[in-house]
Formats: sequence, C-alpha cells, structure tokens
Amino acid sequence: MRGAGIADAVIMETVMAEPVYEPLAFAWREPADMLRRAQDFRALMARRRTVRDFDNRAVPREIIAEAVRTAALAPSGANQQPWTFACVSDPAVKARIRVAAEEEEKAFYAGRAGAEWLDALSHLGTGWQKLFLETAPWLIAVFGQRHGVAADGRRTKHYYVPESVGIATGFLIAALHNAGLATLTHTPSPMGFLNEICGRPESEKAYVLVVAGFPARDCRVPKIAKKALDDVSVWL
Ligand code: IYR
Repeated sequence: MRGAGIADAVIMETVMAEPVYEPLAFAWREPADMLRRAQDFRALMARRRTVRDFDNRAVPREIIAEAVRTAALAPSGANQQPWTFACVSDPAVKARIRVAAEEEEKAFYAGRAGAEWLDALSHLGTGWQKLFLETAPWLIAVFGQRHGVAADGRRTKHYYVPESVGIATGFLIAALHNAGLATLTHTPSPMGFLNEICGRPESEKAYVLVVAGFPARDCRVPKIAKKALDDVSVWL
C-alpha cells in the first residue's frame, strides 16, 4: 500500500473494536445522605487495622470469593483486568508459603533490609517469624499479569499493571474488612517463591500476600496514628 508506514501497518494488524455503550446505573442522592454515607464509610474504614495475630477459626470460602469478585470490579488499564488472585486455604500450601517467606524474612531482618529500613519498621514490632501464614485461614496472593496472551498465543501488552493491581488490592482489603474479617498486607521480599508455590507463570508478578481471617482473641495492634486531612491534601 502506497504511503503506509510502520505505524499504519501496526494499526492495520490490530483489530479495532467499536465501543458499545449502555445506560449508566447511577444512584443519585441528596447531599445530606451523601455526607452521612461518606462519614459512615470512613467510620467503617477507620476500624480497619493491619493484624498480625490471627485465630485459626475457619472462614467460609464463599466470603473470600465475594471479596475477590469485588476486587475484580476495580478499574484497570484498558479494562484488561491484569490480575490473578491465588486463594490459599490448604494447610500444606500455607506451610510451604510460611517456610519460604520466613527464609526471606530472616535474611531481611538479619541485615539485608539495611539499618534505615529496619529503623523505620521498628515501631511496628515486626520480625522474621510469620506464624500467621499458617494460623490464618486464608492467604490471597495477588499477582499482576505483566502481559496478556492472545488466542493465537501471541503476547499482548498490558497497561498500568501496578496501578491496576494496587487499586484492586484496595478493593479487596475494603471488601474483606466490610465482611467482618481482619487482614494483613504482607510483603515478603522478594516474593518470587509465590509463583512456584501457587503455580503461576513467570509472566505474573506477585505484588502482595493478603492474609485474611479472624483476629486472635487477645490480639493487640501497634498504637499508631493516621495523618490528618490537612497533612495529606492540598486544595486548589
Ligand atoms: N516484609 C517484611 C518487612 C516489612 C516491610 C514493611 I515497608 C512493612 O510495612 C512491614 C514489614 C515483613 O513483612 O515483616
């Protein structure tokens, strides 16, 4: 074709989809109702705490499934939904995850983290032992898909994967908390072992291990404060 450059060739190879629209189901509310709802939601989220001491009481799988369905409603780059949630309740798999995570954490706390990082963490009282990886009934490893695979096996690009996975993880934590569960965002570093244990391909990267269950009866959490509105926002 005369005048067709590389960019045109790329575009011509791509299947261009026409957008299909549907009416938006939007709940219109009065300002007073909106404010009450905003306050109620903040009060709900203010009771979320990162928990490191779990009870071994079981949590029905369907509650976790609902929370994962909620997480999967998150917005994502080009709506590619570049995530996989590996939901682990099998005690043998949890034990493997604990062994692998503690191996990394031992090195981390023994010095790999460096003095500044360990100092920044010191007020949280964390350490290399991760009993909760076996005690808690559910571990949800959140993977981001670095790329997709088309029907013909070719790689497709994914966009804004870390941002999308981060937003979905926020939805997941909020959904689990709203359901009445305690959570912990655990980030063993590095997390490569999760691919092997969870049977996920190299094209996926583990971002976080969300631990979910009930808190131990005598659970205590670090006394910490959250920044005030003035300290986290500017208004223009
Ligand atoms: N991954 C380690 C260390 C750790 C790092 C950060 I940043 C935290 O906010 C908490 C812990 C651990 O899980 O103990």
